[in-house]
Amino acid sequence: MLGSFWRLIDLKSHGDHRGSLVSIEGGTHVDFEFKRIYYIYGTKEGVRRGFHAHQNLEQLLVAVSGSCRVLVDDGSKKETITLESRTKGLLISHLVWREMFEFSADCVLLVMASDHYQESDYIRDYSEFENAVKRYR
Ligand code: T46
Repeated sequence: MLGSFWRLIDLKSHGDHRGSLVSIEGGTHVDFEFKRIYYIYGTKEGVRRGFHAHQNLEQLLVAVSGSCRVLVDDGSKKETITLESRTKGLLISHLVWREMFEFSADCVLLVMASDHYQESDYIRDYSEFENAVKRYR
């Protein structure tokens, strides 16, 4: 179902009478350590975000509240994944074009990244992305 450059992973929820807790460990649930965490919220209706790939960055995305959809594209295969569960993480490796859309008003998209923020790691032009895929994959 999922391409080899992205996959959904199950996150265990530790629930008891008090409520629930989900823990995500770098190097355990994913094979990289987290150097940065950010979250996207308050995305306006009809807005589409992303429109880029990363040269090296790997990320894990979890909709910890609400839902959104993510288009992932490895240059030959595209897939749209709905994130709507706090116990599902979308792992996206490098050289994957992504667009996020259909954010619910209450969506909080938590992202754990393998590196610090570097604008130089972004590929924001689709034909540049296609060239990078041909060159490096
Ligand atoms: C990605 C998707 C899922 C920072 O200053 N530090 C950061 O760590 C990030 C991620 C962004 N920014 C600044 C740069 C822009 O001025 O925050 C602003 C919004 O970032 P951007 O337009 O890149 O946001 P999205 O939603 O298009 O993309 C983001 C990530 O940038 C990207 O790596 O994979 O979420």
